[in-house]
Amino acid sequence: MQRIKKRLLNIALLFIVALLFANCAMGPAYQRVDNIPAGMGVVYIYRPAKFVGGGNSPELRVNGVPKINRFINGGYYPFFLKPGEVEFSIELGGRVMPITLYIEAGQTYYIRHGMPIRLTLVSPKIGEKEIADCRLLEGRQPALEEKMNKTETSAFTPEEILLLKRSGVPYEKILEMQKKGERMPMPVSKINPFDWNEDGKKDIITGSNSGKVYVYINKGTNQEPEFDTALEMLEIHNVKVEDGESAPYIVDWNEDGKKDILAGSAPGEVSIFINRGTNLHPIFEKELKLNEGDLDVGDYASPAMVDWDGNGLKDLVVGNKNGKVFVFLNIGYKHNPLFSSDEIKTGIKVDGRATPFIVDWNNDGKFDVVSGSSDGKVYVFINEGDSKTPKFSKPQTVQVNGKELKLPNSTSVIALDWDDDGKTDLLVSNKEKNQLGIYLLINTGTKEKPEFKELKPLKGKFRDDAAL
Ligand SMILES: [Ca+2]
Ligand SMILES: [Ca+2]
Ligand SMILES: [Ca+2]
Ligand SMILES: [Ca+2]
Repeated sequence: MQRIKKRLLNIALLFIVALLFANCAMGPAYQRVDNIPAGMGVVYIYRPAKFVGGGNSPELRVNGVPKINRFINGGYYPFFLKPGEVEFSIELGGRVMPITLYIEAGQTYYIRHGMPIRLTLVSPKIGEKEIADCRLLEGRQPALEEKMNKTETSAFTPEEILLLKRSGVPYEKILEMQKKGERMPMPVSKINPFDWNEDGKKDIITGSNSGKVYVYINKGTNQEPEFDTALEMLEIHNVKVEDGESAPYIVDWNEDGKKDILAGSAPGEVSIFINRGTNLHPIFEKELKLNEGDLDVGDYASPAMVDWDGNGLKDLVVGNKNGKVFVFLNIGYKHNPLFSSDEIKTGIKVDGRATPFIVDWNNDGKFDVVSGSSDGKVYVFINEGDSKTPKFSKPQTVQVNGKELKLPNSTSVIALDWDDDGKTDLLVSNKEKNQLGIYLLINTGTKEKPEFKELKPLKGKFRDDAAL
């Protein structure tokens, strides 16, 4: 009797051990690929060994093509890919969970397959640490990537040609590149953040209390602007900040040459709407909260972007309700930014509701910060540091005709060269009775020392729930 019991126990143990191993990767231990094939990037996808939801082994696809049958615990797989957009997805119970990356040649990326069940791009620091315990998974068709990349034609798509042209590449050169079979180079990041419909005339983009984003197309000229009724980005592009108080900032967030919408929100988080269409016909992905909502400045986030520490990666600058401005460094990748959730205190502070905007105010080659404020003024902070460690002067306020600009309500500000004379002008918004007032201040001073003589109200019916 005792013996039978013991035997049964042994069988049970064996069974458990077998079950355990069935869900663990058994291939060679992780080894970093040292030689990334020329002109390609490498993406490591891994699932930590201690993955809690380990019972599931979803299929992994790259651009919709199944690449790994069963993604199991402690497994990893490296993919070599050509520059451009690539979608990775896992499928579980009919639900597809995708993530899109913009691959750059020579770059290494880490995607974690973790809890809750999804794919997450992680910083190189975290990725290198977590993948160290993983083992190589069996790919569905080894070397398929290589074959795919070899047979692929190098003809440019019409959109790529458009991007090349817009980047200033002459048409003859594009043809020559096509003939030589050259690949599409990364477009020079050059969007027109102030010209929504790309007709050469400046447009106005505002946020609102409700979280909606409005675009007012300029139907006049840059000299005599006149604005059409609001285009609602919610209806056209499904763009709306769910938590309200959208403070939009048009930027090429992932540096793919296409404009994206970065936006603040009432609870102090920052969202991104990534453009997968073109600049003229954008198609925005759904709202994505940066760091899954972990990136938080308190209330009323108002974001902008600049390479704060001069390392080649654009960082995030965010103002808040208390008038403070924080910086979150990009610890990810150029085309796939990831931000530290720990903020850097900049020392920049206005009366309240800081709306920072980045511009080189005094044309000395270093970026400066301008900001609106709850006291109705506009502040300028001159960068007196160096390219790696910005340091700011005591604030100056914008003057009009030698008098301090002070509007009745909270201001938002955009600094831009409105009339294309090479000098920085200002757009300032202020909530007024039943309407949003937007004012243009044309620089009558110099590039080094902007001066303003007139506060010119822009013609248009700007909705009263909005701000720049
Ligand atoms: Ca326009
Ligand atoms: Ca973009
Ligand atoms: Ca940086
Ligand atoms: Ca400067």
